[in-house]
Amino acid sequence: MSRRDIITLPDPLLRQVSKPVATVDASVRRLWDDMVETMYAAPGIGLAAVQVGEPRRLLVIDLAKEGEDKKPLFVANPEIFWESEQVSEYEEGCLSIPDFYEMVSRPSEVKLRFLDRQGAAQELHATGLLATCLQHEIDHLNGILFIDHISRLKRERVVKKFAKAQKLGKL
Ligand code: GNR
Ligand code: NI
Repeated sequence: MSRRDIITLPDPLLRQVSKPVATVDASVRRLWDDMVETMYAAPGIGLAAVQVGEPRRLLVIDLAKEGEDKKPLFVANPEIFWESEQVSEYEEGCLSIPDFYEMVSRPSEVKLRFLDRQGAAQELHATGLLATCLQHEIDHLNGILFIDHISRLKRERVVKKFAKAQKLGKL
């Protein structure tokens, strides 16, 4: 397993739509392993493959708290087929937009289909932080960032800040 660099705003790869994986093979499992190592090191609770420069429809999530046993969830080709009418708000952050946090409203619960680590089809009814995190990661697979769900003023402000930081060579 090796740790990968995480791309950040304004890298245009973050706006690319990721491609489905044809099969869950050794290369997919190797990438997932690199992703969990990268996520734990960051630290973060979720990571999409595109954030390590691989635009494939793969993500990992681990909501285990510090001191608890790690329990990574490996997801390939997720499809949300139901979302609740009810929404909930969480303060979100993103490893690709470091040190910026804002409240985001999303459906409180979602149901999805995906392929697991063995390539088997799974269904999952997610609630709470898991539902929020899955929607955040699936957005990444579609080139969408959490700042797309906040006010235009706040979004333009943070986009400008990162554009300027890049121009100045990240200071
Ligand atoms: O580590 C992360 N925390 C987080 C908090 C609230 C909602 C979503 C997230 S995901 C984020 C890691 C990340 O950027 N995943 O793409
Ligand atoms: Ni993110």
